Amino acid sequence: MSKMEVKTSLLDNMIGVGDMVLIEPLSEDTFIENLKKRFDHNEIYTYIGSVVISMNPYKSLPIYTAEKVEEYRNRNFYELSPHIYALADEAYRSLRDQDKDQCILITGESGAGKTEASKFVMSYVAAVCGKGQEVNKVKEQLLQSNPVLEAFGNAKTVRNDNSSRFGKYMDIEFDFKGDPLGGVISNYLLEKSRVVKQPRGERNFHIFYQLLSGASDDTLKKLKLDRDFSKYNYLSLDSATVNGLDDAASFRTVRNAMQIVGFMEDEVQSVLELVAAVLKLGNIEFKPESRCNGFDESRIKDKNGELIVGFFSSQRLSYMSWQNSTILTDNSFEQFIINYCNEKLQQIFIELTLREEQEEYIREVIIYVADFIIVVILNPTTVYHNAENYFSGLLIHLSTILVYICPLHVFCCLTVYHSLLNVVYVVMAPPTAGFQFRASVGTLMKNLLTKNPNYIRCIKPNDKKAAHIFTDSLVCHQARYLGLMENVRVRRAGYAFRQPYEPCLERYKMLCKQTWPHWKGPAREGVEVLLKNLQVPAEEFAFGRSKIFIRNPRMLFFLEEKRRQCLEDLATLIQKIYRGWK
Ligand code: AOV
Repeated sequence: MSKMEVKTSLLDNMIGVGDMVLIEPLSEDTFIENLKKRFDHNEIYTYIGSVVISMNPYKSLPIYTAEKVEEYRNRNFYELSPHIYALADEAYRSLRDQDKDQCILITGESGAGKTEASKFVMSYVAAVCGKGQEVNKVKEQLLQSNPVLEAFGNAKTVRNDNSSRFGKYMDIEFDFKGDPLGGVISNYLLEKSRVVKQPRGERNFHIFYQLLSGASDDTLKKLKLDRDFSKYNYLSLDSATVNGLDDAASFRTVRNAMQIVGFMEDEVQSVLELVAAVLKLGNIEFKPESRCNGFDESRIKDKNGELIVGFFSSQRLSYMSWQNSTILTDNSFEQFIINYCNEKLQQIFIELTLREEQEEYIREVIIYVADFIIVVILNPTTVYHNAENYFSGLLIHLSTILVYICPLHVFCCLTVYHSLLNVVYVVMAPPTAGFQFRASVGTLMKNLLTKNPNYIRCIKPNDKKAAHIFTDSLVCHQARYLGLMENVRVRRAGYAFRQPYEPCLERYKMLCKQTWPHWKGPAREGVEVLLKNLQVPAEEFAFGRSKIFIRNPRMLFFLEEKRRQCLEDLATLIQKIYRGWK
């Protein structure tokens, strides 16, 4: 069979190829087509080399069972079909066996599946690491931290019914045996403004609804709360209940989780009291009072209990709440910072992908001249006009990626040209918040750079939160934004495919008499003999220290097709012998 035919038959494979580097020919269309084919067959994971692309299926798939965990446990990354468990296993084993700190970077837009992915990774690691009473307790605490964090930090938004309104960094420490010792969770930029105001169609943080729906009558009485959401200004009414979310059941889960995580009963009570207090604060209304001593005054409408007089005009108070609503409808400082953080992560992704690629060639003593390498070069700020002072000051420090800033209005709006999108921001917050955040992102990035990175790139198939719908344009936009095509090109620029010698020999040894059924020498020599025997041109391969590098994906297809033919011939032969016997 010619190479061309081999290529076509593999591309026609019903479920598409598992590693994007093997797509022939490579274009944005074939890339998206491959994702779609796989998505239609519930194959939501696809590799780009060691990077895992994860498509949100918006339905539960039977691929996270205990059997699946066993299947992926202690297996080589490329041995089985792509799965988030393969990445989790690889990261965990490198940590345990080679003592290399790992980080797993999960990126993607809101609703793409990052939170779920992080939970699958954590539960996989919890399932495969050590057992024993103490270790199990730590594991339970780590896993149960999720419902607590989600209750207080997640909310229903237009884009995601369970949207995390903060950035999360979880650090899990393991001992030399690979047993978890504990963890530290850092969060970034909780969207506090959501407490007082939510955009149309969105909710406040889950905990408010959970408490009112799930607490016993007795608890609510003690907290002086009413079960009816409509009694509270902070709980938007147009979307108070969410399909598929059982707030009452979640409340029980959260209470239980708080206990496992280590909250004492009186601490849980204090937290609930705080939640109740926030709800009641939202119901305080102010009314303007006549001028007194030259000051505008506002007073609480319904006086009850102690009264504290503050010298603000009600106009000022309503201005503040107007500003809040502006923050939420326009792109705010918070959004700017989130985008900045995402861009930083994207930059790290590009840097590390290239570095990793170069390091692997060096490690394996492969000399290579890349045919081409396309990298999105994100320049430091080149031009900026008289943007509002603090913003431009901030940007001078922040900008390794931002390329152009221009003020939109006289003082409080500006457009920042991010790597792919131009976004208009509204200035709000005090500069210190920005600088603080810059410092914490800086520390985070430094920290990430000291670890071995693993990547999960999450993609959302549609805007409807629905299963079975794949919107090409939306997926294409995300693939571009995440720089996935560049990633494939970098990977294919040198040697597209690589595999340790042992599994390579094991898979193809049937294609050569000298290596079949057993090769006695080192696996590397076996692979050399095999390829020579198949008359594969020498320039198509490079022999690394532990891996064989294949330059062009076509060669892999060629080997695969040979193997398939060989298996077919073998089956026919066995049938003949069997008939002969009969
Ligand atoms: P996100 O973390 O990326 O958004 P989530 O992980 O919350 O997105 O995913 C959104 C929703 O998609 C989840 O609540 C699930 O219903 C569904 N989902 C995601 N991944 C899977 C999966 N592998 N299998 C089944 N359903 C899934 V945000 O937190 O808004 O940026 O801040």
